[in-house]
Amino acid sequence: MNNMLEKIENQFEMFQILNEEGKVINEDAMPDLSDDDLKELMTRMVYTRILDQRSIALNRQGRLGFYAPTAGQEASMLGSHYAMEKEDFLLPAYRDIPQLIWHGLPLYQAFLFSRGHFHGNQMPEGVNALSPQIIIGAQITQAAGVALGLKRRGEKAVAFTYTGDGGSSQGDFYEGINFAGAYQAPAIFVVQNNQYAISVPVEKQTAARTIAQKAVAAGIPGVQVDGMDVLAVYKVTKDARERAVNGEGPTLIETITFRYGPHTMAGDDPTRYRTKDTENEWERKDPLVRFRKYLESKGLWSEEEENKVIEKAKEDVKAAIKKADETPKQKVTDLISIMYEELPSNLEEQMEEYKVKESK
Ligand SMILES: Cc1ncc(C[n+]2csc(CCOP(=O)(O)OP(=O)(O)O)c2C)c(N)n1
Repeated sequence: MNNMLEKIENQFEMFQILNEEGKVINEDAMPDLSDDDLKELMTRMVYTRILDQRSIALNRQGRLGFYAPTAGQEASMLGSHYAMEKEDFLLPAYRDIPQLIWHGLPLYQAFLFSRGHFHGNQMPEGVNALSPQIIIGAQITQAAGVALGLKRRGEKAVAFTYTGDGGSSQGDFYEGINFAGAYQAPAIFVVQNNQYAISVPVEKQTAARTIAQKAVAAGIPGVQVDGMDVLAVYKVTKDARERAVNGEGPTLIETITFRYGPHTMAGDDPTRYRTKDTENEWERKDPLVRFRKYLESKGLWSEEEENKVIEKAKEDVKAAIKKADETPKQKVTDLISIMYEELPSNLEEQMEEYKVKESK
């Protein structure tokens, strides 16, 4: 029996294309990306690193509300998202704001989401996404349902969802991947294993050596990938999407990554549960450093280009926060009216009450 488990677990080796020095170690697996694609991936990662820094600063100034830092996870988030098409449906968790933005949510709306303003949850026409899920694991079952819907409608599109290592301990996770497997629904489940669920290390979440191997019980393919290697993440996700649109069912992807910052800006102190050595070890794997080295070796990236992206990100943040500030404050009557098509009678009374209050 032990031997059987070992045999299974040994099949989930971490897939990598670029090593920590930015050298290609898996030439055969290189994805088919143009030079412009490669530069776009770097642009998105640099932009997102700056967006994270600015969001943290804005949060500290009291200008943003809920915020979950993203630095360290750029390759995992954006490499996987780059495999998505516009028609695909995104079901993100609270940390996955970068994918939402690159999928089409305007930045000022992401800031409004952070402030708890309902407009942050209103996806513009044509942006196929749900708002970020706060309930751990809930998006997994929802993604299975969305994927089945896409299949039933005969659409050539895929449901992408993201959760953390902690999310993979939830009942919803097993239900979702099992359901998607049973119906061969076009879903991609990305588990971003950033090593901790707030302060609980992944070893305490599960006895499984990998999260990818959990796919076996659902009868679906599972793959573990270096989440600090944007090319590797893109490649496995692109392959998974291809299978999904060809009617070959769902895939579970575990990205091995790390969040440099605290869990959220609401008072988490990572020094209480991880050492400086661990942090340094992960910073040596940094996805931007690695990919920058690779691009520079191909003559595709320079300090000048990077500075342009940094300036653009800063300008965009400034404009977006201004627009968020200018958005009318939400009213109680807004909340009531957007929640129901037909108001229940008890809310009709409250609606009238608040209309009066708000008119003063
Ligand atoms: C159902 C549920 N239980 C508990 C929480 C509180 N909670 C918020 S974040 C979190 C940890 C999640 O960790 P993980 O899934 O690894 O994602 P990460 O934050 O690391 O991206 C918990 C337990 C919640 N939001 N929902």
